[in-house]
Amino acid sequence: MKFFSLSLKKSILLVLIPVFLILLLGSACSTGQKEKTQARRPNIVYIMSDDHGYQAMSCYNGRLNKTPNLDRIADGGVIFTRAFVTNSLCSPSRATLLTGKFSNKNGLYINRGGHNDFDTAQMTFPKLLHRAGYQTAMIGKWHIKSMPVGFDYWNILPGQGQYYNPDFIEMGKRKRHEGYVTNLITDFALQWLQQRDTTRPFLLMMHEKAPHRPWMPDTVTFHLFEDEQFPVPGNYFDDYAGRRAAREQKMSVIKDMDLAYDLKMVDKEGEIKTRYRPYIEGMLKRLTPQQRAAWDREYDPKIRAFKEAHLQGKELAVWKLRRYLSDYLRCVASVDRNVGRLLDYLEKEGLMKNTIVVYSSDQGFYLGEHGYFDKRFMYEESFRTPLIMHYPGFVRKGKINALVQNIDYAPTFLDYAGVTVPQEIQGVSLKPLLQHNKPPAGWRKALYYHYYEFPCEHFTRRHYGIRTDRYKLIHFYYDFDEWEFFDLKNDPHEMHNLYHDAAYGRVIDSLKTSLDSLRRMYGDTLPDPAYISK
Ligand code: SGN
Ligand code: CA
Repeated sequence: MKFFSLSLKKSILLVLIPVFLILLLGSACSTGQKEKTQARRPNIVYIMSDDHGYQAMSCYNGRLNKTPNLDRIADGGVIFTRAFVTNSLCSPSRATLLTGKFSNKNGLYINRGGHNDFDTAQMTFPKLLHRAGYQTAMIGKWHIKSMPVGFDYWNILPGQGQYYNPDFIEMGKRKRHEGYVTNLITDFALQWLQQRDTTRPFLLMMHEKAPHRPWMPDTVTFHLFEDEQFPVPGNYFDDYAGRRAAREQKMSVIKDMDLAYDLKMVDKEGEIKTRYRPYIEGMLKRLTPQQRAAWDREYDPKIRAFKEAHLQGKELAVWKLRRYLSDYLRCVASVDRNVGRLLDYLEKEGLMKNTIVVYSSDQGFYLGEHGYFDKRFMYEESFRTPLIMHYPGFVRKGKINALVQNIDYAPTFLDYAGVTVPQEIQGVSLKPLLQHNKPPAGWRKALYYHYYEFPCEHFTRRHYGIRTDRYKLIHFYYDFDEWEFFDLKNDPHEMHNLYHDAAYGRVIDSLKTSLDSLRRMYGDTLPDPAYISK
């Protein structure tokens, strides 16, 4: 009996031990599997601001302002020093982000009323992530005529949206919310994150309205940049010699900025009469009495001082620039603070490790360079865009100088999520750049660009062009035909059009050949000029 029970125990043990080992191994494997799966299927938080130039981020240079929360992303991850867009305008950039394609392939070329429609039947990366089991949300500025598709949840601003007490369209239902737009967008993003299914990965697209024109700051930022003597860009008084399109625009801080609308000189006496004054008056009507009182406390003394000073010439020009910059940078400060709120949440919830956090803008912006505000041109300040990414353990730290473009975002997200990148996507995944110190062999040596919206508010001529590591060649076409060529190494601020300089003849010829091949590769042809007046 004793023997029997001993041998029974032994045999039970003999059976149980391997079973236990298998279970143990199995559970280890499944934990490993789970970790692997989790690592392969990270959450994605894509934050895009509107018109945020890299010059206004301390991780890029720190000349103008401090952005401690954006720097948290950059410091813990990568900062792209040469990230560019395909068509420096809002709606087209958004369509490119969604599809990974140029305007000529996704069909969205311009912003202007009614033309910023998007064929929602086409492939977009949020749709593909959604199909792959991701929870998807789009919150903030959308600026595409058709409503979002491919999202479990969306809550967007109609059109450009308002800074104060804005309306939002939540899953088709329009409602006004009290508060400042940048804070509200973050509130909605956090609310969505809190209610999500924690067993599945998510994609959150948080799209800011700020710092878009007319740069209406939150009252809590009014103490910032008071009387700040911002440095004036070396080419603020550009004479545009040799650059006709650059000269004939309507985006000059000195000539085109509206004293009332852009620079907030809405005097109670009504003496400052400007073309855009009724628009800012309309926007100010949205403010609550409390917000309005704070607004007046801030701007009334500035208006008084301005009226008494009778500034002229250069003094007036510099005053305009500084007035513009202080409101623009206050709007950026709100974005930065709110990105901080989102990062704090991700940290508190232990999500930072398994979340790709990206901060970018729909394009760059001029902060007085060439005397401009706005964007559209293929010159560096608006062609380039900020791009920083954080994904500890999977993304290296430091700078990436390779040429990248907003067609690359969609394939990058799909790649990290383990979803096959469709052939039709024109960009390439940034994963190899993000993981290794050197760009892989064969990485692109040139970028293509095409801007279409003309005639337009800022009178920027239609143009397309090519940028390599060192050179840029631009062709302005449509109502006139003019080429510009810059040697960025010797002329980083693009002041000298050397298109007619014989010394560069061979370089220009070879750039033209490359430009032709890029146009063929991306399937672009000059659009029918009738398109705009359609
Ligand atoms: C508005 C602005 C323009 C700006 C476009 C496009 N004018 O029309 O200054 O270029 O948006 O901006 S405003 O009087 O309405 O402020 S984009 O970011 O949406 O492309
Ligand atoms: Ca924009």
